[in-house]
Amino acid sequence: MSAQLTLSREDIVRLCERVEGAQTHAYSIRKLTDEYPQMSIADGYAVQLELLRRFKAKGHRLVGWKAGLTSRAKMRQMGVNVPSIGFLTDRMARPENSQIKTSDLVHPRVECEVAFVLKEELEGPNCTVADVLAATDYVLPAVEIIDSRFSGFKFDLPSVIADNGSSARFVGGGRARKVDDLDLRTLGVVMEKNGEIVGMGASAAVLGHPAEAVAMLVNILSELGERLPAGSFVMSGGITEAVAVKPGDSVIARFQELGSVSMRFIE
Ligand code: 0L1
Ligand code: MG
Repeated sequence: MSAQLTLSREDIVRLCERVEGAQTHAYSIRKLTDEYPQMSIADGYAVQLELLRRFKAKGHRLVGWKAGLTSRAKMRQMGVNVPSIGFLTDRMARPENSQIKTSDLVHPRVECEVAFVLKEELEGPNCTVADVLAATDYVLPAVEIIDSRFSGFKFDLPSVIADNGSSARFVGGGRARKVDDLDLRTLGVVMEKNGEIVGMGASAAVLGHPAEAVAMLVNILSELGERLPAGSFVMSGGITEAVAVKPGDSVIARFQELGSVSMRFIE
């Protein structure tokens, strides 16, 4: 971790309650560093892990993790220069072709990602692309619905990490494919909203190779004392910029070789 903890246990719990309230009741808050300007990335992860602990205590099941801010387009869009990770639970998963409610979200945005499902555990440090590919059962196309709880999507890295990397919902779909059958760097993606193309890119936009983002995620997890068990669902990061959605919008993400994922947003 790039910096040490500066927050006390009481501050971590207090900030976690603030983020949890905003996530649960869909309201926006100011970035946490407005009150704690010295907050470090390590502090952000301490708040995120406290949030995970509380969700698990309420019966939410951890199903995987996501890498975030892994493309130049996303980093530029959000004004940060280091990737991040966040956790995924069963409560965030939505089926393909489903209607996704927006009334329990603040200001949702969608992004296309390659998802990995593991057949073997992965543990850092020093996890590599080769380790990730060897441990992967299959990949599939996914759409992440992110929803920063910070007003106007304005935040910095410690704040967004504490907010679980803006994680909100995710949809996996299309065709599951073995990694040996694909060139994971060159997969083209087109995202359409209401029949219009709103984003396109190639999977190499994610740190040069989506498995690189998964290796990065495993190495961050190791610094947090965690690992990825077999069966984990891992999203490797948005290939293009995230696009805002509102009730009535239909989104379809078309992935070369992997098929498509679609959903509709309702009130
Ligand atoms: O998955 C992501 O890349 C989201 C990271 C958090 C930044 C954002 O809210 O866009
Ligand atoms: Mg994402």
